[in-house]
Amino acid sequence: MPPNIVVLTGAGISAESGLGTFRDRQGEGIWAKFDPMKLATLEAFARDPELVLAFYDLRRRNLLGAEPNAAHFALAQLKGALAERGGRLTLVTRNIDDLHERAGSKRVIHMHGELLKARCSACEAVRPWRDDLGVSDVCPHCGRVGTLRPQVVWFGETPLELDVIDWALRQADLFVAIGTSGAVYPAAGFVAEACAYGLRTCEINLEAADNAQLFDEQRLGAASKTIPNWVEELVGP
Ligand code: BJW
Repeated sequence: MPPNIVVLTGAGISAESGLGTFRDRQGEGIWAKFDPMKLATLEAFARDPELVLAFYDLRRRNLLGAEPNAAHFALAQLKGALAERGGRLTLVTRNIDDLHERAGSKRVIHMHGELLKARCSACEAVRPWRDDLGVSDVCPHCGRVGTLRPQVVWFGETPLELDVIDWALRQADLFVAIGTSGAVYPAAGFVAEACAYGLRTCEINLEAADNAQLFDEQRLGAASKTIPNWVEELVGP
């Protein structure tokens, strides 16, 4: 029986594409330089929208200059290869970048939203957005001024598509977490959910995550090497 796999990716998979991680043991992640409570909460946005929008403008510009790496391409290949064999890959990411899509993955579950989209706080319309976002921009849907925000999930907000992720975990045989520190919930709790549903679990990471002891298997190394190797083991070259 071909496997049914749920993969969760975090900032580590995009690190070699030049997008920073949030936390690392060397203290060089984004949240070591910037206070998340001043940049990634609804309260911070209400207090100082220019500051929050400038932070996301900078990250959007970085993203537009970045390219997917071998790990993103390998997961896109895995998705296709499993589908051909009657298996399934559900690809869930906590990342707000679009590097999985640019590597060829379709139907990626972005549980923390997408940087290249904006949402209107008034009418809730979500639109593609590649430019800087300003406090006087007009919502293309309802025409209101100053209501647009990045379509990302901040601390204290509810992540997206949790019901779809739970359904996928209940159907799967294997849960794999790639390049994520296990520090932020509810995603950090997926491995415990997977164990409760009887799945095998595997962590693929540069350094062991905070919740590493919950995984059946661990592979340590840079994603651009470990992921293509793992995919080749599963479906061949
Ligand atoms: C490599 C590599 C290479 C490096 N190859 N690997 C107390 C106070 C307030 C809140 C809470 C609290 N206690 C709990 C909470 C809840 C809170 C939370 O978990 N806080 C913790 C900090 C304690 N969570 C929330 O608020 C969430 N919402 C919520 O809980 O709603 C309630 C609810 C729950 C369930 C059902 C219904 C309702 C929302 C969380 C939103 C997180 N938002 C961010 C920002 C998104 C937008 C943006 O990007 O700006 O999401 S924070 C940031 O962290 C981002 C990430 O998705 C998230 C996780 O980071 P990730 O991906 O794990 O990255 P890192 O940097 O932590 O780790 C990188 C890893 O890569 C490391 O392991 C490296 O080893 C590895 N690596 N190079 C392979 N080359």
